[in-house]
Amino acid sequence: LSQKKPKVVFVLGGPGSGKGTQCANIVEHFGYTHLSAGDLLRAEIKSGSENGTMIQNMIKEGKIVPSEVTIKLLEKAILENENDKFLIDGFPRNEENRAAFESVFGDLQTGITPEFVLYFDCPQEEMEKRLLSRNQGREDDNIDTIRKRFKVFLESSLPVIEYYNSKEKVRKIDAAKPVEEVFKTVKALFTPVVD
Ligand code: UP5
Ligand code: MG
Repeated sequence: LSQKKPKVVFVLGGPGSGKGTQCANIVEHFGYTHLSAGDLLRAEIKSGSENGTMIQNMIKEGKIVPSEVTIKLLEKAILENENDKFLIDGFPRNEENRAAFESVFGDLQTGITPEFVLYFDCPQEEMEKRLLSRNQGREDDNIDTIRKRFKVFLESSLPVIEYYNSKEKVRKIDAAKPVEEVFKTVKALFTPVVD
């Protein structure tokens, strides 16, 4: 990792705010590699790894998996990839995640700090509606787990967004609009300004 200093954008927002959907659009238009922390954790469950059962239980409860597990998966995915720009979707989700990212990737070691943080802001009713109609067989898309995910987002993840906001890194986006309209706003943030 010391030879490689990739550009990183964090993509944050509540459950169902559209992180994955918009990341797919960004990949297509701007050539980033999309790393969803949730997808990496779900792949880890499927692979039958020793942490699989623990991860599965935590996701079912909407709880945040210990940083060391998630960071290792992210680090591996970055190192295995030739690309030098990454969207990190759904991470960091709490202060512990953020501190761990900083100590592993942060200034002293390799100097990776996020270019900016995309924050998809969406009302809870809209996110709930989207998650309940997603139908992709996610074990956490049931009303009980969805409510737990919302609570964890408010209590643990919003403070991380506040932290980056205090550093003027946050680009807040109204994510309640239709996909294409949200992407118009997103696109402008990735398009370099030419005089
Ligand atoms: N949709 C999207 N945009 C829309 C729009 N503008 N208008 C109308 N519909 C829209 O979208 C959700 C649904 O809404 C889709 O059907 C989509 O078509 C539609 P999606 O793009 O999938 O939203 P996203 O924000 O990605 O929702 P997701 O459910 O993935 O968010 P979560 O943050 O809840 O899930 P994640 O996979 O990141 O994490 C899951 C769990 O893993 C966590 O709860 C936690 O237990 C664990 N985890 C960790 O422990 N640590 C981590 O670092 C990451 C995850
Ligand atoms: Mg997602």
